[in-house]
Amino acid sequence: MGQVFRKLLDALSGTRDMRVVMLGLDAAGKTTILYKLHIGEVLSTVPTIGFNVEKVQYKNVIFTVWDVGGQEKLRPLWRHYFSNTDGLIYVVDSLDRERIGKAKAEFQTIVNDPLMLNSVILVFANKQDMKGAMTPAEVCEGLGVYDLRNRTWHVQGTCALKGDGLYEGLDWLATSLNEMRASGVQHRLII
Ligand code: G3D
Ligand code: MG
Repeated sequence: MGQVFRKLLDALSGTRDMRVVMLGLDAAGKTTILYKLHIGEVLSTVPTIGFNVEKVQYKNVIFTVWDVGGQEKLRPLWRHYFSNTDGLIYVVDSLDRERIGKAKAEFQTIVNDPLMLNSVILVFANKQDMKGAMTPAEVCEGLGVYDLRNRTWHVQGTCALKGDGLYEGLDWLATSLNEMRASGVQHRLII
């Protein structure tokens, strides 16, 4: 898994940094995924602005990960990390039907942030191994993904514990980022 994924990242690592953020409510499976990918050493820090950020870098592809849905007042601070984001991975606990509304509210706020408008969106409908889990289509429905306009997105069912679906999703992400780069999409900073 790690090796195959690194090959993918090799294809991605070009002339400039590629930035990927992986977000989702707590317990969705983000940290599990980050370690499963074996990209490199995961650094976990609490920046002075006060929330826990996990970061891992392979060549010039940088992944940052944090929990969303916590304190409201922290939200504006994330934008520092949104800047120049190429790819968003949004992880959902597919078993957590109770919080799908909350997951949606956070997802919609993030994807509609002006700094995120150029990023491609990969949704991981995680915990597919669990009986009673929402299907990837149900997760998409729950997040309001089908209502997105002019966005490049993909949903992938995953089981982070076993690694199922992670490679397929990231293969899509790498292909999409390469296409984006080839088409010369530049990030606009809208203030
Ligand atoms: P987070 O980083 O998004 O907060 P974690 O989430 O990666 O810490 O995962 C939260 C819990 O969900 C962990 O369980 C983890 O093992 C479990 N988990 C993650 N992915 C899957 C999955 O695909 N299937 C199942 N069944 N469980 C998963 P613990 O018990 O350690 O809290
Ligand atoms: Mg975590």
